Amino acid sequence: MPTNSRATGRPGAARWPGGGGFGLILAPLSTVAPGGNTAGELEATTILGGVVWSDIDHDGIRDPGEPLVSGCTVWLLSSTGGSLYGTLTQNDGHYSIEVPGPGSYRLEFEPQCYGLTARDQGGDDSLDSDANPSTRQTDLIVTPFTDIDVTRWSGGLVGVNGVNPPDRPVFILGARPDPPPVARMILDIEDPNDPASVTTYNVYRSTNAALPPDQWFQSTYDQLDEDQNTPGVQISDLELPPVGGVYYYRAAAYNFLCSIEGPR
Ligand SMILES: [Ca+2]
Ligand SMILES: [Ca+2]
Ligand SMILES: [Ca+2]
Ligand SMILES: [Ca+2]
Repeated sequence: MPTNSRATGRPGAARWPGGGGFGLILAPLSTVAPGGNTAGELEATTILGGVVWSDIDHDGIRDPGEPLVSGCTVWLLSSTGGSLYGTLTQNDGHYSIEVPGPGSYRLEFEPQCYGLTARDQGGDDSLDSDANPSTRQTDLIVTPFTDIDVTRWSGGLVGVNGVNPPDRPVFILGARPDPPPVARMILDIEDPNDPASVTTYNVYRSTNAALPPDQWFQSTYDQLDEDQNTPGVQISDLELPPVGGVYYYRAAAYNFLCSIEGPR
């Protein structure tokens, strides 16, 4: 592994138990694929949807590497502004919401503690944000009733009051088992994010380093630095993986105030 591996990035590898010690390869930046499929089939109902993401560079466009945001509420509003019902974005940042019948509707994004970025930037409606930052609502959407329209209606989030979500990958410096009786795998982390943007960390594990990052098993959720009185970050895989395997780890900074995870 070249000495600049931290910059180029590879998944973190830990061999357990012992034998070769604990190797380290670092996690690459994830990329964000334009979301969802555009289905052309005829449907009796219309489904509206899109993506909620963190617009780190505030340009109004969903760029590769900008984190997708789960747990953001999206409301379907009637043409007069009444809330009909809401849904939440999933782990891949996508949501979809079924329109109940002919008419005109709006969508409203309700992120926990962030504002919305400028709308209709750039020329690609699958990569822009579509809500007015002041009202958090889209323009009136007149349903076509023959479409599944699940890629265009998106919301880009930006920090407010100087708070931003984590925007940089963290690095696994080493992995080591708890001394016997072993109960967990301890990961030492270097986190280049602004500390004000990070509350906790998530840990992911896989036996297959080539698996796409969103398919890795999440072994630890929303965990505080375990050694807050010392520099650096220590977090754990709280489940002991089965003995005899080779395991790869990724970790990501997280901001639980807004349910936004940084790149992993
Ligand atoms: Ca952007
Ligand atoms: Ca647009
Ligand atoms: Ca759009
Ligand atoms: Ca610490």
